[in-house]
Amino acid sequence: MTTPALLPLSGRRIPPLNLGPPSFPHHRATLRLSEKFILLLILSAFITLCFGAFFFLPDSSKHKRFDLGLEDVLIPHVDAGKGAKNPGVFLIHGPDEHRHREEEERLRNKIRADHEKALEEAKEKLKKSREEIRAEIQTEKNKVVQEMKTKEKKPLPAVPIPNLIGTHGGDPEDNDLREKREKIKEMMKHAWDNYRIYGWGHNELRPIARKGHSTNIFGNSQMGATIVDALDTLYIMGLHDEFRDGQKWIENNLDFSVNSEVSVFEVNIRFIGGLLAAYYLSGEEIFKIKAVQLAEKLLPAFNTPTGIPWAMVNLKSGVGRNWGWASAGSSILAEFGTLHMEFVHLSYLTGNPIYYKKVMHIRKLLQKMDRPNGLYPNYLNPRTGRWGQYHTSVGGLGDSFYEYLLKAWLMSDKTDHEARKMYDDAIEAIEKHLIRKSRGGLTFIGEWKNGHLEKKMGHLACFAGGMFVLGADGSRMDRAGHYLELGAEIARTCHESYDRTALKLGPESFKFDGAVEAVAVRQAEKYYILRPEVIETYWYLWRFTHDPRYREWGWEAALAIEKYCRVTGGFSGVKDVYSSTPTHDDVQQSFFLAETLKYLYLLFSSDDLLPLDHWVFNTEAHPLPVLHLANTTLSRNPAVR
Ligand code: DMJ
Repeated sequence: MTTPALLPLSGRRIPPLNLGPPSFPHHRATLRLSEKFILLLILSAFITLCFGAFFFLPDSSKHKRFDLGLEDVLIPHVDAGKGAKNPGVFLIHGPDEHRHREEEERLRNKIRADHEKALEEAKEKLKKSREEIRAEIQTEKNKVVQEMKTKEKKPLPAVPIPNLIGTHGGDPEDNDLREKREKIKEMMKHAWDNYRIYGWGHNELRPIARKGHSTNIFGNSQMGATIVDALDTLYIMGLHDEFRDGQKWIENNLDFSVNSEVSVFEVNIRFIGGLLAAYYLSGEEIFKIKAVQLAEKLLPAFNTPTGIPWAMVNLKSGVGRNWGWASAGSSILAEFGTLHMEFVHLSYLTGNPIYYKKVMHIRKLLQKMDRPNGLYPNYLNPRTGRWGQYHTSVGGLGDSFYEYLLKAWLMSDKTDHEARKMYDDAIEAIEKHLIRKSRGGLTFIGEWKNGHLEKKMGHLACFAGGMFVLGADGSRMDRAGHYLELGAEIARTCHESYDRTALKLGPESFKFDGAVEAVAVRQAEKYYILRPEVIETYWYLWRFTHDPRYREWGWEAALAIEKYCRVTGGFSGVKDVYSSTPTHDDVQQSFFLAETLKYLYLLFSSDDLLPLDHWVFNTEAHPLPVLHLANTTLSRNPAVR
């Protein structure tokens, strides 16, 4: 038994008493309880005696101080709060030895009385039955849990909430659209309900095995990634009972003090992004509080020689490291470059500039670096501050870094000109070195590897169609028309990558090589894991052009998902989109609920639902409001108290 077992007497903390399950033999539990309380008694008596002895037995070192000739007696030190409360702390001051003796006597009596009282209380306790003691301990525990909850619920400082327009509605104009939108909502219900039944609290769902699932990005934790990722989609679809269920789980179970090594990027975009969006949409304080708690746990990842964060961090120990597969121990551009939106919101909501400073530091560092051909390589070593392998892509490893430059500008109400300039410079270099037209006239974005253009485009890179149209307004030399066109060309290419398969679902990546156009060649690239990027691009194109083809293409994709990915226990990815008899991978990704279904729902809604001049979607499709921060800086935001 350790000292914490003493704590019930003080009523301050939960003792780690394990009473054992009810099936334990009766005598064993009784014996353990008695043992604990007897030890408790002995220890409390012992501590009390030591306490008295320490302060009141003659102390030669104290008496030596009399020899200083300044004073010849001890009086309580009264000028420090701590000394005043602690009668054991004395300083040499006055000549009144008699007064000192009286004080000493008074304290001795008090200690004696306290000691006797403690013994009496302990005796009383031992007279109680096992059940009564158990009930008392349970009451203590409940009290502490309640205290912790109250502490957690303590509101953060109030800040003006940005303009929250279009959080509901979006009812489309005609019946056909209404039916399509309802169908997407039904798909969401199917995905959610099955996760609710078979995977609740796990990060993701195995819809065929009908059990929980997780991957290394979430460490070994059960953090309910699907719940957090899905909340805002549930909310905008009007699935309020489901939303409340998720909220309850978060309130009671979402705990970040776990010994688990998670991906900083994934946790940021899915959890912090998801919680912040849920907060803004619903106004429920708990989401903001959880987002801030989690953000604090991510901060140690920035403790590197350069301030470029590690890819992974252990939420408990704060120890960070990088992926073993990353070039030369590097951090990844799309990971450390995709924190800005969430971190700016965190600083805005808490009044704490630390988050803002961390991401601005990354930006400043990147600005200073040489860029081969104006391109940002995907790898940067956080120890040396040097680029790793010269590999640039707008797909995996690079993608959302570019997206967040543009969105930092949009989210700042178009006042963050530095971000806009970095975005413009970057996409100019990308257009020059990475974007090409195939022989068949399809525009694609290749990958730059050590001075060579690989004519391969990833499904992930298809998001760029939406990014180009989103950034068209405000582009340099008023090239808005050009970027609208470029976005439309990318959308068309990505649609082709879907259309040229047996399932009408796109492969993970596709080639442009001689006669091969927009088709995956290697078996390992033929899978579809319920990814959103192509549908995301259709939706942006729809919002900016209202060309009906984007709704048609979106509907084609929705039908294909329904036909080939839906199983009784949810939705699953498929291993080969070129095979008409698909094999399932048995994973329902959390981004399917966060992004794929949300973008489909928005595609069949009217534009007044989450209008783009008020909301900016993070890379996991979590909408965050535009912050009107003109005439203010986040490190000294006057709006914050
Ligand atoms: C999502 O988690 C995010 O969109 C991220 O930026 C990259 N892709 C996945 C879904 O494909």
